[in-house]
Amino acid sequence: MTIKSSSEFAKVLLEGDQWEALKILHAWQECKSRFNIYNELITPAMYTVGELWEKNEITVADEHLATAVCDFVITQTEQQFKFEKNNDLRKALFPSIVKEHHYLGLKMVSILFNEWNWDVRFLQSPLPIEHLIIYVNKWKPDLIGLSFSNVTQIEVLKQYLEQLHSHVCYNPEIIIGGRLIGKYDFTSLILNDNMRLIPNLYDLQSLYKNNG
Ligand code: B12
Repeated sequence: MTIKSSSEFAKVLLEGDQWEALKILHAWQECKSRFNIYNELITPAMYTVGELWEKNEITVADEHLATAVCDFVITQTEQQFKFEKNNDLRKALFPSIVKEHHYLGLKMVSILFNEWNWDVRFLQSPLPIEHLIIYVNKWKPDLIGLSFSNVTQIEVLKQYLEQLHSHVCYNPEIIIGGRLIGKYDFTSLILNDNMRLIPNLYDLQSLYKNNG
């Protein structure tokens, strides 16, 4: 099967055709890495969906359908890793912040960390900051990854970073990524040397792929 483009993939997502979407994924998996599939197929397809929504060419219901199929496909990329739990693995936590319903990017990032041999926990549903602090102080991840897609969420993100900075009893690494991070200057969000903005998956890969 010839590999289909991300815009053809977007069309299949919008048709809600999860089996065709899976076929496309399998064809890509013949020749591309998980990392490339995320960067070259899935992300641009969802950005295409966003552009169509912005131009009023699709409805919110269409967007929900595309999201559901896309989520299904991403889950299929999470094939069994040869993962033996042991206490030496570094731990990474990926919580969603409140009112941030865009979690597909964070989900892909969490799967990459899994591939890179980290002990990973991805919390898809938005987690209020007070519960996050309790969880972090208990599980003590080495790294916490937050995602930021919607500009109206900036104050919420700020609060999360401030609370993590002042109420966590040790010094985890905190990374912030998402659609807007590579586009604008958010350095004012950074409160200590352990916080870092990651503009794209290439930077993420070069920092963490061989550092599990
Ligand atoms: C699907 C979608 C939705 C879905 C959410 C699906 C889900 N469960 O994730 C639904 C329908 C729920 C939704 C709702 C809304 N959405 Co919406 N949505 C989108 C859409 C089309 C795709 C999002 C997506 O999955 N992209 C693909 C992923 C893979 O890309 P990504 O998130 O950027 O992630 C990549 C990188 O940024 C990075 N990354 C992401 N997170 C992290 C974290 C770390 C630590 C690191 C290192 C990297 C990293 O890795 C990923 C890999 O490439 C976008 C369009 C777009 N351009 O993204 C709009 C978009 C983000 N939404 C938008 C808006 C306005 C909304 C709503 C307010 C209204 C609406 N109905 O659309 C609500 C807000 C809900 C809320 N409170 O959060 C706007 C945001 C504009 C802005 N103001 O900033 C966009 C850009 C659409 C647009 N063109 O206007 N949305």
